[in-house]
Amino acid sequence: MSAQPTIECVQGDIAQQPDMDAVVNAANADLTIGGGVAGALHRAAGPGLEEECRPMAPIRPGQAVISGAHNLPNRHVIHCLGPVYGVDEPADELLASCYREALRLAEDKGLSSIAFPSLSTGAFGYPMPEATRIALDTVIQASRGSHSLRHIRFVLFSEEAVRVHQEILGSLQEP
Ligand code: AR6
Repeated sequence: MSAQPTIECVQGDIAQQPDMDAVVNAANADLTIGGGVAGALHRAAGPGLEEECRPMAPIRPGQAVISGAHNLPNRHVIHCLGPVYGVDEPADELLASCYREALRLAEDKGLSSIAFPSLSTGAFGYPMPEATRIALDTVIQASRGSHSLRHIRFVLFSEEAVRVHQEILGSLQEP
């Protein structure tokens, strides 16, 4: 049986989502610790995460790879390299590709839940409203007819980011 998974947007820390099978990392090309989301996930996972990732690096913008979760309370981490806004082009396509590839990897592993941060909207400078529209539109389309995924969560740092996500999600889900 396949159905549209539930999509929700919450305020929180991507490193503290114990009920999710996978969490998505806003990675750098070398899959090293970095700041923001990558810093939070690598710190919580411990040094084994960087070690496991080393042979998979470097990755290209739009690409995703999957690893174990080490000391994180999840089964897997899916690492996506989002586009640097104004540098990696076409930015919208590369950002959409991150979300599609992450969902494909989660499906391949038969996972039922996945939590995303807002890829590229921190150090990589993608304006939040544009990035949010691409993220939600891509996830809605790509998860339609999903076999294993039941629950997709966007974990946002700020109240403003939650508001933007909820408003755009509402407009995209209108019949
Ligand atoms: N949980 C949820 N969201 C967060 C968290 C967190 N713990 N921390 C930050 N955010 P960023 P990028 C938000 O910079 O733009 C890294 O150094 C943040 O407010 O983590 O894809 C890597 O090593 C923003 O809205 O990712 C790369 O070099 C969003 O998550 C580079 O930064 C993404 O911010 C990746 O840049």
